[in-house]
Amino acid sequence: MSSDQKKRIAEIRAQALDLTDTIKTLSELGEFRVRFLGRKSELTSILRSLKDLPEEERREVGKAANTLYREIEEALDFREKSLESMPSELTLDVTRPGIRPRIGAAHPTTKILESFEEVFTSMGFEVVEGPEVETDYYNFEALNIPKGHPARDMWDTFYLESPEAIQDKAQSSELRAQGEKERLLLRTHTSPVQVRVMEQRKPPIRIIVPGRVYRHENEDATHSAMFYQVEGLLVDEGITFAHLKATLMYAFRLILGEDRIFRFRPSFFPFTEPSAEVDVRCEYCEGTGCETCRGKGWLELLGAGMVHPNVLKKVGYDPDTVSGFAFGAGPDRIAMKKYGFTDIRMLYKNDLRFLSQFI
Ligand code: FA5
Repeated sequence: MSSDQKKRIAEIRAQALDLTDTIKTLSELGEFRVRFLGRKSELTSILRSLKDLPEEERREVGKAANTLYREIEEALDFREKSLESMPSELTLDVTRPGIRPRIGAAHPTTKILESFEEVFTSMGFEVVEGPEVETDYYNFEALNIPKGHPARDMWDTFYLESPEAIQDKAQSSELRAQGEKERLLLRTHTSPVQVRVMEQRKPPIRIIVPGRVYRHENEDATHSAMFYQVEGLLVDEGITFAHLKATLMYAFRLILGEDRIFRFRPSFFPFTEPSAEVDVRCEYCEGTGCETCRGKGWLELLGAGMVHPNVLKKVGYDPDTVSGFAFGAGPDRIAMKKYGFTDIRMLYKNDLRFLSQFI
């Protein structure tokens, strides 16, 4: 009897002490304590039956059982302390409340760009892209803005090469003129892609060009030095200003909302004739002027017009046979109007408190 019980105590000892290190949570530890030390545990029943043993065995078995009881208790207390001091993530406790994963959100400008693509591709336009580092030729000359033209002042340009460097490279005046055409800059608008596409294709052409543009601007609530534009170009036989107006109104009501009010204002761009700008009425003051629209009552969204015959000729088209319309819109400004925030710089500050609202 005695040796049986001693053997059993040794087995319980091996089992219990080996297992304490595998306990991973406090609730597991509680179950373990009940299993090995509880009222119904084998060790407790050995201790209870001691009184039935002869004196000598009782002492021997009792000592071994009590020692084991204390050992298990100590091992469990030790494990409990180490579990409590562990960082909670390392302790898999399925009863703890979960951590909600952060859900990403698309940037507000991205959302507007996506809606442009959706609306215009549904009308048969194709999405194309062009280089952000452009030449003087595509950004200005081919768009009917020759060197020295006052309209160049409309776009404060980041040049990547100084005029002196070009002069130094060129030996003759011919080479100098060529160098100036190829002078590299950061594109100030997406309009150069109009020329690049027309050079390579024949009408009919229906494209939109989303992309980043750069201007040496003083930044303020509605001006950023790097911002997005979406260019649109449609060239075919018999295209008129009515097509331009109908297309823009249809698209902008879908993008900004049926209830928004727009106006076409005569304007000037060297590469379109006639030219217009499209504004959306300020929803806060309904056109009377407030702080949000800086007293103007309206916010400019885009420039547009009928492609200038000089531009068509430059790419080898016959302006007597084909005509076209073009527009260049500012999706950052459109995002401001759609989502109702008043400072364009919020789009480029990477403040998650702002950006995570646009899910
Ligand atoms: C142009 O850039 C012309 N290329 C647009 C065009 C294309 C006209 C085709 C005719 C035919 P503009 O400089 O006005 O035009 O800019 C167009 C739009 O870009 C503006 O209406 C405005 O929405 C946006 N925009 C202009 N400057 C900034 C700026 N600094 N920050 C944010 N958005 C701007």
